[in-house]
Amino acid sequence: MKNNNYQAEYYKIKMVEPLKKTTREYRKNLLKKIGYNLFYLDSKDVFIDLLTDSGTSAMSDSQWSAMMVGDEAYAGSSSFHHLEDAVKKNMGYKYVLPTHQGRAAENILFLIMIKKGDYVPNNMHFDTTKAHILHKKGIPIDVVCDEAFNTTSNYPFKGNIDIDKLKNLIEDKGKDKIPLVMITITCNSGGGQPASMENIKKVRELTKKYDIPFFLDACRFAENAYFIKKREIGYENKSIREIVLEMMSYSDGCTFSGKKDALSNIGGFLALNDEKLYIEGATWLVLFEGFITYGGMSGRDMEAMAQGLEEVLDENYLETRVKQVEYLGNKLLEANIPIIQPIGGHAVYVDVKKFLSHIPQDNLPGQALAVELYLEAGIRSVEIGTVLAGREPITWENIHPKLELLRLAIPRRVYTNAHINVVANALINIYKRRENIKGYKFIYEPPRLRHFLARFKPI
Ligand code: PLI
Repeated sequence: MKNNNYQAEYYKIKMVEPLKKTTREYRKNLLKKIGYNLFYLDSKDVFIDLLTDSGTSAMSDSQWSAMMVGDEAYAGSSSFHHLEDAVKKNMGYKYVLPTHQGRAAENILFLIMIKKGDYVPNNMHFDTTKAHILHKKGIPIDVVCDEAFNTTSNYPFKGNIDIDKLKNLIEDKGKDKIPLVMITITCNSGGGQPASMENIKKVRELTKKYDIPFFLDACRFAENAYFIKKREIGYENKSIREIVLEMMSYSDGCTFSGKKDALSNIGGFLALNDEKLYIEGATWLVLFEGFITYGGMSGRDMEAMAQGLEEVLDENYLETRVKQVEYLGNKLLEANIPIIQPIGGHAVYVDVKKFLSHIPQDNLPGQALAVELYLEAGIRSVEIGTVLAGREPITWENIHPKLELLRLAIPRRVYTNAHINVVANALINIYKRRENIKGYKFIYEPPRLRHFLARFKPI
């Protein structure tokens, strides 16, 4: 049996939000009505919402009180300076362009860096990153290590870039075709897996050799630092703050969604060290987001994020955060449910190819499992598989991703372990009767981003 000791949280609950339980019959009818796409569910019909950890954190009393002093000035907002100071102090970057969320930071960065036909390598691009690169006529390339695709190996840093793959890509395409290299920490598309300090450092060395800028997609930077502390030799006695500063010091900047590790409900930024890039980015920021001292955020949002950037570096918080995700993962492993191992930082990812091995990818097994989990206990999760992957642009065949996953993302500071037990029990019940679960097919498939707007029916 796995060690599932769980340290009590270093906070208590001051404000609560009621949840409604629905009946199985109600959920069955509702699923039919919404075309079996859980994005169409109203949250009032969801008992436990594990759709995402993005923007769903519970804020602290300090964050709420910081919001009251938000400075809503159009120009020169003191709240912007609080955010800027937090980024400089905690991440070490020189310049901050505030955006309404992470994807807006990607938009600005790629606008100033990518030319048509350029290649942008990353361990694994997140969907919005990929889409923004394609939008600028660039070509996103995943160069994650091969261990990332072995769901049962316990390799501790499955978010690492394969340095040889990256080097070969640079040599093959030429450094002028690669405007930047990125690493996503933690690697969301690969199971919330961290990249090691050694790997980040090696990417820095390689990119420096070829004079290519290196950026982090840093949404879950603190969770990545926590894993480095726990898993990488030489970091066990360093503080999270020290580890974060070292990680960031190897990069030229980062795109950042404040909706994850900054414990905020909205917001993001592009952080940079290069003044010329900052000045160029600022002009696009004004066009797409807003003036340089608020970008896409209100003053109060910037205050909440500045405070969140402090709280997330508290090692006690991080310990209980990551351990809660592990608690769920271990319960599933005890019941022999196949999940990505090691357990990720923000989510447990069920290996659907193994869970529903009788359903071919064209019959959308990840979607089938997501629907079944909602039906079983009112739990919303998200498919990260064939539906999300979309179609080949020329043949229009379904893309069959190597990993067919169901993600159970755990919002920060929101659910208790009693909720987590409900999730584990529901999945265990489903696992026992998995042979009876059938696949799905599209009845409406939009031409793009089908994950969000498609409608399905059971086969
Ligand atoms: O949702 P945004 O625009 O604030 O951030 C986009 C984004 C960029 N990178 C990574 C690694 C993400 O995970 C990410 C957003 N993630 C979402 C919405 C999620 O559910 O995982």
